[in-house]
Amino acid sequence: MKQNSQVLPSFKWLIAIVTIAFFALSIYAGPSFAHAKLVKSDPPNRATLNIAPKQIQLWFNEEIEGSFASISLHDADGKSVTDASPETLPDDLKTVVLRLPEIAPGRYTVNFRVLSKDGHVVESDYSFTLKKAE
Ligand SMILES: [Cu+2]
Repeated sequence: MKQNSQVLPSFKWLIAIVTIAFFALSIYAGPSFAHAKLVKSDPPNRATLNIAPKQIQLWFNEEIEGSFASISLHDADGKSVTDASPETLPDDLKTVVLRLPEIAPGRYTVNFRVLSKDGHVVESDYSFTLKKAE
């Protein structure tokens, strides 16, 4: 009986240590702590514009591997607007810019894919609308 009551507490300690270790590890390796995240875009998500944008600019919360970044702009028919590659700004490694040709009024989707410094790929899309000139 005495042995039993000694074994039980140490087993509880083991569970507690494993649980703490698990949470510490999941925080350390957790995606939300490690990935680059889009914090701002121009044009903004769901914006309705009166003037055609000259470029798409994306800002992230941390530096990205600029040479691996890709941004594409598609019109409502899914047609790509430009073959140009996004450019990085030497003084701000958290942002990428895609220069645009003249675009017609309509709804557009921005697709982007960037590589975080930690090696993870971050991929998403958003849309905006360019109004017809009145
Ligand atoms: Cu990551």
